[in-house]
Amino acid sequence: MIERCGLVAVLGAPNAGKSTLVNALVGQKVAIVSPKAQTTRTRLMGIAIADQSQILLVDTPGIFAPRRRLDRAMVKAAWEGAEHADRVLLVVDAAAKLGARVEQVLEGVDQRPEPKILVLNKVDLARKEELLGLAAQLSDRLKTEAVFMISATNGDGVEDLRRHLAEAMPQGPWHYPEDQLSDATDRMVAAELTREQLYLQLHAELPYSSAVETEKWEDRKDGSTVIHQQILVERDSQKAIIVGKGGSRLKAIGEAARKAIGEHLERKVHLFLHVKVNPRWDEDRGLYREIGLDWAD
Ligand SMILES: Nc1nc2c(ncn2[C@@H]2O[C@H](COP(=O)(O)OP(=O)(O)OP(=O)(O)O)[C@@H](O)[C@H]2O)c(=O)[nH]1
Ligand SMILES: [Mg+2]
Repeated sequence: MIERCGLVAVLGAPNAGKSTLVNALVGQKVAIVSPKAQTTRTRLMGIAIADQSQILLVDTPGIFAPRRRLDRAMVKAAWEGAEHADRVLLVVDAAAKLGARVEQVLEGVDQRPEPKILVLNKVDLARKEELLGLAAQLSDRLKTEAVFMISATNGDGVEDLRRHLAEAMPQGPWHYPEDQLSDATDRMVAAELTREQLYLQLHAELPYSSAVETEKWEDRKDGSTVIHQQILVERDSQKAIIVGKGGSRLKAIGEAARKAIGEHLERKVHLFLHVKVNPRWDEDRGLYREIGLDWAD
């Protein structure tokens, strides 16, 4: 059998289900997911294997009109994720109305030289009679190699897409060991899993105004790992909400994150969270480096 290996960029508007799809194709959770838009902040590679192909899936932040420096860096990271890709997967939420955001992504993707595959996701929520119309409308706008209708959460259509990608990958040796599922370090995954809890447990603008940084990491001889993470927020009032009455909210966030990190590392984890106020954390170059984002001017 001939080995194949290639790069697939997963692009789309925020909340389209890109990270959920990457996890489904990999067959394990490698990227964090939440019902809130703009969950993913940096590129992450999920590695899927099908037949003799290694499919390197680049999950990207959702594309939107950026305002803050962090937003600009996120959108830049998304477009850069498509460079040198063998295929671009454009993921569209089939259950939502086509709006300015999808339009913006369509225009950008249309200008790219890479072959494109249109993925209509969330078909479990969409009205069947509208799907074909939506597919036709989008195919009119964008020259695509193929169109897939899938549900990343219940798996419908995911296997067909995986096969298609496997066959589309160019011949060549695998780039990663076959048991490697992503290119993220444990430190990054741990910070992301805590950030996922901020997205799941906090409301309004709070998740967007926060970031998670690793302060200390110690693998102990007894097989456990001690992790100290700092949650950065912009204002004192936000810190008060995250900490909660008598520290209850922070405790719940820490417990859920510790459990998720322990499952990922397959080790006992002692997690310590500290909340720090820094009105300008999104102007801190060191933090961008830590979370894997290039500085955007
Ligand atoms: N019902 C349904 N929900 C889905 C499907 N795919 C994703 N979702 C949900 O949609 C929400 C957003 O999913 P994500 O995977 O975080 O979306 P994303 O495109 O990565 O979002 P950003 O990282 O913010 O750009 C989550 O609540 C998912 O559970 C699907 O096929 N069906
Ligand atoms: Mg995402």
